[in-house]
Amino acid sequence: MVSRESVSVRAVAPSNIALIKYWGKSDASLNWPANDSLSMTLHHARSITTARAWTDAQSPGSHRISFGDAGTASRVPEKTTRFLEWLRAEVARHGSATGALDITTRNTFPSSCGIASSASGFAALTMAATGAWTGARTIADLENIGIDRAKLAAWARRGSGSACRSIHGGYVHWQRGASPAGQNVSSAFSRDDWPLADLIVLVDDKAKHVSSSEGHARAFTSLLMAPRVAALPERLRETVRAIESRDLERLGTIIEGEAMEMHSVMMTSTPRTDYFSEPTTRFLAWLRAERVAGNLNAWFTLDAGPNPHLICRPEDSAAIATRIKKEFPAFPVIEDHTGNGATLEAVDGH
Ligand code: 2P0
Repeated sequence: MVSRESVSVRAVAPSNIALIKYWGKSDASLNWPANDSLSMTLHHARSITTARAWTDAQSPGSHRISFGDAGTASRVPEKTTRFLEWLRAEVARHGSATGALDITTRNTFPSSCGIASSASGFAALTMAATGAWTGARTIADLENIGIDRAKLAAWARRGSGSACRSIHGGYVHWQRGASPAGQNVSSAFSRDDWPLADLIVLVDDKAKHVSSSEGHARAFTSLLMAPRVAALPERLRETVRAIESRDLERLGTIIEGEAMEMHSVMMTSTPRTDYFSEPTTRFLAWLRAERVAGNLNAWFTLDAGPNPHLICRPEDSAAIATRIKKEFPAFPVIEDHTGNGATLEAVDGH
């Protein structure tokens, strides 16, 4: 029997860096967060995922994935297979969604380096799988069958929470809502409203030892979590005001406090969870001293890892990167900036 294969589609999804963090879930099975978060979509750090559907191969176990263009295809991991089968049922409401998927994926950045690979990875996988199953070649094609970015974000969220923010561009607000179904993800500001640079400083390239999912599960064991959740709505409003007024010092002060607070929750969770490493502390002390001395205008945030993201004006980015490389020659610096949302296109001759 000859297999029939669908059109091959390529999704490109950017990573994102949270300015107000998602840490702690009210419902882990639905990835319903304890609080709203707000992120900046990145440009260079992205996942590129191609998918096509084999229409006579129905078994979920038949999904194949290869990492990198020259990678060997292997079975899709179990957790991802469960996500794909859940996604297939959702997509099927908009038409048919048959066949096992043949997937190729790669990241433009090293994994476990302080850039959320699950965010861009699940966003790209959601879009590529949806495109392959529906035959849609572009996001406009998806919209024509009732699948808009809001729906794609809601679907990607089930794969990994932060993935919902990578569907959109600019500054993205993930609203928790009053119930899991009341969540909403949208772009609050476009890239062009206020493009900023993000210098990612790789102070430690070792893989993190506690997964994000495990870290989320520990969050509410910290006594700091309840007051944090109570105070976050006002901090989020203040962040929006800082972006509206393009006030970098105000924004920077908020995001540094926010990142330190999230890491304080981590460090006071049971079991204690340390994502900081010694070079992180050393680097942040240097940054603060340089800024206080008036030598550099950059403010840090951190993900669930040791590598600082420095937010600064695009016109200052190259000079700040040069200063970092001079002071810390062993730390690679990835220079990124605010980007647009995920895209979908057909691939010829796959
Ligand atoms: C964020 N992080 O807002 C926060 C800040 C890490 C620190 O979202 O369990 O990989 O897949 O929903 O999205 C990392 O958590 O967790 C994360 P799951 P995810 O970006």
